[in-house]
Amino acid sequence: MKTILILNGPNLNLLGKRQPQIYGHETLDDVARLCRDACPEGFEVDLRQSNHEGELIDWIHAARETTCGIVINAGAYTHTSIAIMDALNTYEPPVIEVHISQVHKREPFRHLSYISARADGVIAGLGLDGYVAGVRRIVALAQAGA
Ligand code: CA2
Repeated sequence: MKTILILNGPNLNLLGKRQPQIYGHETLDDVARLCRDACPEGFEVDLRQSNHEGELIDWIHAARETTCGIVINAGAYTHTSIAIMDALNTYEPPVIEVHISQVHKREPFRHLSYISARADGVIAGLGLDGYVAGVRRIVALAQAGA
């Protein structure tokens, strides 16, 4: 079984519970279900969320041996965390960066992403469909032997 890690950063535990005008009404459980449904036979998803930068980094390190790709919405750490970028640079399989909102239409401080400096693909503004697109891309790359 090939595992795709779906990593979510700070405050995304509140998805569907706060600011629905920006982030919608669906929750992280809905993200997990949509991503599971997008997996063909032989693939599974492991969805995690943390409000702590170090915990996200530990999960990226552990994923080196156990996963075939990472879909990451690092939340606000996207715009600040060289440490998460460095951790992703130690991870060889594909990394797809996802943002639920269209960050480039928002405040200028959301336009810079340290994750983009490592990501193999970047998706913003597609809502939860962005996670599904990320999973599909990693499946396609894994099936192609990437
Ligand atoms: O659009 C995205 O997915 C973001 O990564 C979400 C981050 C934000 O800092 C990025 O600029 C863009 C914020 C996550 C805040 O999470 C909440 C989710 C739902 C309700 C309240 C907060």
